[in-house]
Amino acid sequence: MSVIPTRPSDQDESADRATLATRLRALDRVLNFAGDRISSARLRPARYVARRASERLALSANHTVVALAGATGSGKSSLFNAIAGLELSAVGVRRPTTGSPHACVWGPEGAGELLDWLGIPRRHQTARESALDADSQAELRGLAMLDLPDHDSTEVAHRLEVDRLVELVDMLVWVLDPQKYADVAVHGRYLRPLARHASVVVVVLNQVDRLSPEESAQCLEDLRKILDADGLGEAKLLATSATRGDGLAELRLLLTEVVAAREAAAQRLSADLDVITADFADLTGPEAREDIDRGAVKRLCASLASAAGVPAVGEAVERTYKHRAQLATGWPLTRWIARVVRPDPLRRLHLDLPSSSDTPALGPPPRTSLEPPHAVQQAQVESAVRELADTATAGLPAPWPAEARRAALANRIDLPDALDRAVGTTDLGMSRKPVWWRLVGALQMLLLVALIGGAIWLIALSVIATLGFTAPTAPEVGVLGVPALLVLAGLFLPPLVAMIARSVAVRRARKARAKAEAALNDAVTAVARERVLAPIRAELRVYAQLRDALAELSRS
Ligand SMILES: Nc1nc2c(ncn2[C@@H]2O[C@H](COP(=O)(O)OP(=O)(O)OP(=O)(O)O)[C@@H](O)[C@H]2O)c(=O)[nH]1
Ligand SMILES: [Mg+2]
Repeated sequence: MSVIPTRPSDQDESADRATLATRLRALDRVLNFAGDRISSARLRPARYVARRASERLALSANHTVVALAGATGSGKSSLFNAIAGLELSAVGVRRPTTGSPHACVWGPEGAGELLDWLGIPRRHQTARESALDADSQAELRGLAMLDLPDHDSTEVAHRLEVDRLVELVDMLVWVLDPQKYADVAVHGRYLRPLARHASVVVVVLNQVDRLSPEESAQCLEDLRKILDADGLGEAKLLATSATRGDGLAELRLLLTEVVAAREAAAQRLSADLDVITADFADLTGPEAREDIDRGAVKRLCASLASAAGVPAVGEAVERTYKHRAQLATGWPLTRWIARVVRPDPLRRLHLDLPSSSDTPALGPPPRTSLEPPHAVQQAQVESAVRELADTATAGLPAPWPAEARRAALANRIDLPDALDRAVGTTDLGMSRKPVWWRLVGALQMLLLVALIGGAIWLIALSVIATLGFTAPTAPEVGVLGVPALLVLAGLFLPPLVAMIARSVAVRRARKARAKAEAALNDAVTAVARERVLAPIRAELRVYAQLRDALAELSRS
């Protein structure tokens, strides 16, 4: 047996507690991030550990709670009495004997709250202050030892009490006896699940006085193998006899060491956190990707653009450009016909808004008259959203791909409206008349004035001639007089000018369409970013934060 270690320095102890506190804060963060994403049944043990740990850490750090657990008749109460040196717990022949837990505290100051927290009835609490004169008892100062009921009881209440306290105590001494040490119930139900708690589990094979030395050695060897298979290879194993006294000194020494080290409480909580860490290990995988696949974003934007009617608006812009150019540059006398015969395509779609900077904000912009997306377009948008969520979370474990899809699709009901608003408020570049329209328009007016002027001039000359007066000679250019030239120019140039203007307008209209579609695509991309990409990114951030928190939680 090793010598009793010296009490750890306050510095070591506070370092241990600081690590534990850091891990507990990490657990809080894990619970926070996982809260809405993991079933509450799965989170329950972690929530319980978090609460239990903070409660235990707020209670006496000077006491170590050690519980004696085991089957009925294994000798828990007998060992409890032997260590206490008093007949505190009834030892009986009628099974089960111990119905509710008993406690004995060595150095009771500050232990009251701890025992209350453990739920030990006051009448079953004993303080060992008066007996601390004996050296062997003084060494146990700080020990709060519990004698538990039997875990294999016919009484359900006993089992529930054992299960409750096994979760709470700092250290467990499992008392087995030669008849039932390999019992499946104790190994399967209690010892195997405590594999990560090996540092705070001691197994005692009691009643070795019933065995020959050879049988005892054989039994211990067999039990060791079973414990190794349980994952408790590091757990200490002792042989004792409560009646004959074998191994009692060793058990007492072990308890003395544990109490002096004051580490069991932190080790137990640490082991609890290890279990939670292992439970949650499947929630994280590789690092979340920083950039979302551009191809998938492009495909999403393309399907959103088609659902938003961008091609239809682009076409309307092109037709409107040609239409308005014709109105501005056609022959003034026949312009009105075009206005009456063909309505303005953009105005028909309610897209003839001035650029957004010119309009004062007076509530939401009115809806456009674009067709709402039909079922096929809607389905294409949803599949592009899903594809994007899937590529963004590729390689991540459940529930992240499903969570990213859920987050990305959460806004799908509002998407058509958001897209319509985006399209309706985009400056399509059609609010100002191009300068060349004005110039050509002015030329057409000039030609009309020339036609009318020339005609009046000619009429005036012929009236004067008819009345027999000598008409003043009109200036001549070449063989024709200026009035006739003015009339000819006013008659034949306008269609020519209109034809040239039309061919220019056709090319310019295509450019205007491309520009408008680029602006519309930008607006659609902004909607995609806000309504689809942002929720996916937010989900990836939660994943990254949970991953960090789990990494911190696993740091022991
Ligand atoms: N021979 C022998 N008998 C023992 C030993 N330890 C306990 N006993 C006897 O075994 C019987 C049961 O002992 P308890 O200490 O009451 O056992 P327990 O584990 O507390 O049982 P429950 O309270 O019913 O869970 C008593 O008759 C004890 O005298 C031992 O080491 N050797
Ligand atoms: Mg008992």
